[in-house]
Amino acid sequence: MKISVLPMATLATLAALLLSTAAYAGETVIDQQAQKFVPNAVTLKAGDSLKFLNSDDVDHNVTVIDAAGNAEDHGIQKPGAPIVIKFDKPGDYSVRCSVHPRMKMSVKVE
Ligand SMILES: [Cu+2]
Repeated sequence: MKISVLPMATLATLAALLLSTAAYAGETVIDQQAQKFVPNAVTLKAGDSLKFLNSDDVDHNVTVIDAAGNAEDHGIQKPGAPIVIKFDKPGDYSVRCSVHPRMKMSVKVE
C-alpha cells in the first residue's frame, strides 16, 4: 500500500510544478496597427513570448535582431495571421518589419 502512495504524491508534485511553470511563462500581445508596433517597447522575463497580431490590411514581417546584430526573420505575415515568438535568452532586442523600415520596437528580456 505504502509503495503505491509514493508515486501518486510524486505525480501530484510534478503536475503542480508543470502548472506553475506554465502560469509563469507569459505571453504579451503586440499589435501591428497603422504600420506601427503597439506597444513599441516591452520588458519580458526569459521564456516569455510575444504574440504579434496584424490588424492592418497589408502584409507585415517580424524580424528579431539581437544585440550582436544577428537577425531572425519570421517571414511575411498576412493580415489576421498571428506569429508567436519565444524569447529564451536575456538581452536587448529590436524588432523590425522588413516591409516597412520605419516599423520598429524594442524588447528587453530579463
Ligand atoms: Cu510592416
